[in-house]
Amino acid sequence: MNNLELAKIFERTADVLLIKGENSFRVLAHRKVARVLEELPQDVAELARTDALEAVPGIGEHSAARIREYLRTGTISDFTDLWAQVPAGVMDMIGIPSLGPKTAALLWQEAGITSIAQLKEKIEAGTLRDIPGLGERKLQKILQGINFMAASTGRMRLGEALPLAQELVDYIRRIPGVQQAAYCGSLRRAKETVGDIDIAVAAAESAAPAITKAVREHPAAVEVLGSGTTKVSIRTATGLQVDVRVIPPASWGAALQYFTGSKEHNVRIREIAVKKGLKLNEWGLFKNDQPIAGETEEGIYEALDMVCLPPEMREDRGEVALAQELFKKAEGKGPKAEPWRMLQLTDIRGDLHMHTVASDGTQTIEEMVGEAKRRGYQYIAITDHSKSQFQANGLRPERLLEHIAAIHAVAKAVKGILVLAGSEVDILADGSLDYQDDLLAKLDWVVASPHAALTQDAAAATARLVRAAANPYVHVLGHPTGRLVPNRRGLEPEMPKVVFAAARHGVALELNANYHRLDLRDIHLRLAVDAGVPICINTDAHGFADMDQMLYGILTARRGWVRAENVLNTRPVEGFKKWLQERQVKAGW
Ligand code: DGT
Ligand code: CA
Ligand code: CA
Ligand code: ZN
Repeated sequence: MNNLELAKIFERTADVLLIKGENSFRVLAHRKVARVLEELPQDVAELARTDALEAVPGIGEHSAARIREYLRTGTISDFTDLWAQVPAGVMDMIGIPSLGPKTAALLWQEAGITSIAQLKEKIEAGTLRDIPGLGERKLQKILQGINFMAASTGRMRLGEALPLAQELVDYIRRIPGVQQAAYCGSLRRAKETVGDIDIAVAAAESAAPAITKAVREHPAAVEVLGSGTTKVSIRTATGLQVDVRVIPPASWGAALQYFTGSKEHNVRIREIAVKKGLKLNEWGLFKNDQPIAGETEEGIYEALDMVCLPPEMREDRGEVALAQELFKKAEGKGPKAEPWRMLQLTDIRGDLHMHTVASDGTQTIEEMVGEAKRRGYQYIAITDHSKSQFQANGLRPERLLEHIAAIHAVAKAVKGILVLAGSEVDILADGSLDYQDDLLAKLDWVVASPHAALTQDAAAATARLVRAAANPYVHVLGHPTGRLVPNRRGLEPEMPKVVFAAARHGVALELNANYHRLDLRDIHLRLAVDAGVPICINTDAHGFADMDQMLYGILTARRGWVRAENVLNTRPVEGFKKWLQERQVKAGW
């Protein structure tokens, strides 16, 4: 897909404009286009075939013309000319934590620095004094940033950051004087990767020094990046930065709201406050400098005539309008009205994708079934790999038949849980499946997943998934893009076409909950929900512990505005069986 590449080009252009000191309106306009492109669920090339491109909000006539130029020629000549005016090394400096385009401009124009290496050398040699706005502390921060960059990859996956953050929050809650503590930022919004961990703590100011001290002394703090009376930043051994802020309890809700973000969401709701003649910041919501809300997050939203939606939805993707609409609907219905019931971990009734020792799992069928029962599930599907996955010990047809019999034997012996004999069947590069139809027909449950040939072009990827969805024996497309967070992009099909095919054939789409996958991703989930395609949230467990990953699936589902009724495996077992029957009728067998 061209979307992300184009987004990067516009983003870089915005940076160049800023470094060149162009007016902020132009800078913002380019950032806006970048953002719109990033979020676009369709391929921009597809939109450019008609004038649908010009109709996308946020993409003006000029930008559309440039996008068309890029699609035609692979470059945007205006931008290339512009970029040539700033040395590449100056652009590289923007990648240093705590160094933005403004500082890069300063270093370049005031000190003639044109590379990171040169910058490091000059700071270390102490020859970078006397630049206005660049004190010794700031320079040391930049130096740390350069060293950090050399040592780390930047962002951390959700499933790696969350347990660490939870541990820190629990630790902070035990410090005397702490009334509340929570992680905020991208982590609370459950983004698939986080840049850092932001923790808000409610406590009286007098308790703050003891709190910041305790944070500095936490065993995970290998480096203290900064420490003041109410704020402390540390770095963990894994290279993750943690920012902790102590807030007066009266501002708790306001701080939670502010530091949860996203920045774009915050900008949006601040506009609403301003229109009402109010002022909103991390300390509270104020009318003529008198606080009217701030203790709770709900209170802030309510005072702005909005319901408080889950943090995972706060990305400025239409949730602000939804929150206003739901508020209007709920008005007068009292505090019991629950205008948006978000999906919960406890809604899940089964896990429909997992492996055993028959392929590359670590537990037997009995053990996986026992564990699922222990977790209170009403049904599970055992889905070992198909024959093409020879490196994962995929099952050849004879072995699959034996495996089906073995699963059915366990299903019969174990009471209180429905056990389906399934398979995770490879979708081959051309969209055909790894087993013949007569063998597929013997399975209770078929997850069809792409594993190989993940670099094929968009058209081939689309045709591949659409064809797989048309197979009458397939129940769900497993991790449909095959992407890995953060570095493998996987297939980049035209998702609306894949979703449409799933809807037409009555096939479900998987949200693979493993935090290395989270596939489908948030914006694609929304397409599926809008098209009425059921989502199946599966852990793809290869052992007991993997079943815990369901949580990341739930959080990601919320980011895609998925609710319990949109998820196939929230159905009680009877409802799930009914879906299986309907699927069979619809497929005509
Ligand atoms: P990250 O850390 O890159 O994964 O993303 P965030 O969203 O956690 O961003 P971060 O850590 O820079 O800031 C935490 C939150 O603080 C952010 O989600 C919203 C709020 N915030 C930060 N800077 C601004 C700002 O300039 N304006 C507004 N309105 N909010 C901001
Ligand atoms: Ca953050
Ligand atoms: Ca932060
Ligand atoms: Zn699998």
